[in-house]
Amino acid sequence: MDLQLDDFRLTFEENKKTVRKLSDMKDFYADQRMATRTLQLYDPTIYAVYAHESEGPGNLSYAVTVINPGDIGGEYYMTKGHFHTKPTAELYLGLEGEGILLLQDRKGKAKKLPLQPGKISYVPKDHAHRAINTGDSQLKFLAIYSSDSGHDYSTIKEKGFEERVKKK
Ligand code: S6P
Ligand code: ZN
Repeated sequence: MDLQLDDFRLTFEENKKTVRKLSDMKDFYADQRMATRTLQLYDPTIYAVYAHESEGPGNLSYAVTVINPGDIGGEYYMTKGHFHTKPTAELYLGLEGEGILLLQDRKGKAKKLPLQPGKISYVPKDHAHRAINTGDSQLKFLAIYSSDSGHDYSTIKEKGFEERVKKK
C-alpha cells in the first residue's frame, strides 16, 4: 500500500508535555566524559513529548515526540526507551526527519527499523523501544499506545540496549 497525501497539518490538544534534557538522561550515554563536559557548558534539550493521555483499560493515548539533532560523543540524541509495564503493543508513524526505531525483546535480541515520514512501524508487546535521531534536523513521530500500558524505564536504565547508534 502506497498513498500519496497532500501536505497536511497535524493538530491535537496535548494534556501532558515532557521535556528531557541531557541532565535528565546523562547516564544513558556511553561517553560519560563527554556528557559531563557538555553539561559543564550547557544542558541541551534532547527531546520533548506532547501527549494526549487517557486513563484506564480499553482507551488509547497518543503522543508526538520531537527529538533534536545532535550527539554526545558521536552517539545520536535519542529517547530514554522503555518497556510497557503491561504487555501491550504500540504503533509509530514517522512525520518528519530521519531516524531509527530500536526494538529489543526480553531476551535482548535487538532490531532496527527506519523512522521516516509516512513509515508506520509496529512495536510488538514485550519489546523495549527507543527512537534515535540520525539526521541533521528534528525527528518527529506520532506514537499510539494503550492507555493502561504503563512505562517501565528502570530495566533499560539499568541494563541499556544491546545496540548503540553512533555516527560513522
Ligand atoms: C509511549 C511512546 C512514546 C514515548 C516517547 C518518549 O509509549 O513509546 O510516546 O514515550 O517517544 O520516549 P520515552 O522512552 O522517554 O518515553
Ligand atoms: Zn511506548
